[in-house]
Amino acid sequence: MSTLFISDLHLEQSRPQVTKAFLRFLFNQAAHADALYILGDLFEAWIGDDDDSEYLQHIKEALLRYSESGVPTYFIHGNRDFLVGEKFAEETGIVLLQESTVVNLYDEPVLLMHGDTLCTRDVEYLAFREQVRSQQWQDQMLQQPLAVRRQLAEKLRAESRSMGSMKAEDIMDVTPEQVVSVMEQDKVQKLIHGHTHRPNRHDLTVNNQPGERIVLGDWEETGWYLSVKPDHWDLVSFPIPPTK
Ligand code: OKV
Ligand code: MN
Repeated sequence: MSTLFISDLHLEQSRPQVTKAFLRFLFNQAAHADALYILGDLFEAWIGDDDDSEYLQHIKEALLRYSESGVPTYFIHGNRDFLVGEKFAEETGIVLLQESTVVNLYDEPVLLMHGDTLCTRDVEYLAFREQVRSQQWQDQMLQQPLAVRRQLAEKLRAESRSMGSMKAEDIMDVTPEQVVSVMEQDKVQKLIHGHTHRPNRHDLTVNNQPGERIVLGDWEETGWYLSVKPDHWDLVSFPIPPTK
């Protein structure tokens, strides 16, 4: 009896070791979970559900086999894969959730999100996000040929790399006051998110009570998942072996 949470795998063809680790995770550790929640940035870049690459086909088939094995599987968009759509959901059996979702976990309300919206000091990013999350921008983007989208994705990734290296560390982390604010708004004592690549468990006071924020880790040389059982929360890490 356990519910599992992952995020920030940044899957792409050029990362076969992480891809392999994910597929092994699905059919081993996660095989008999009560549910699996993927909290964004499963993919390094998603250019539209019509991307028919062999690599993505393979992952979608695995996800469908997994969800059809009977584990309810949920997805919240990240900043890299915000273009994941209903076609992907149908092809994989995954249920897409709202960007901020409260779930009932063994009788406790828990707030789930990717985590980028908690980084409110990165005003530039939030403006960018608002633009690319708009229906108008997305419709226009999805009308472009795949090759054009692929190029734009490359350009945006390069931009984000050069901008990221310029920004102070604290700008790229969550704003503590924003964390308390969203947890009070949604009346929860627990929040699970990813995005910052700073896996950790943080105690805090919220709603005048003890609360906790769990940050999931990105998958690189190490993989991460949160396992939630009725009375036991465990942030687990495991090594990802290099592919020779
Ligand atoms: C974060 C910022 C990029 C600022 C776009 C398909 C699409 C991926 C993407 C990849 C890169 C965003 C989404 C990022 C912040 C930038 C640029 C400027 C101001 C597509 C797949 F839609 F074009 F097809 N990208 N990312 N910027 O790294 O999160 O903050 S990003
Ligand atoms: Mn992210």
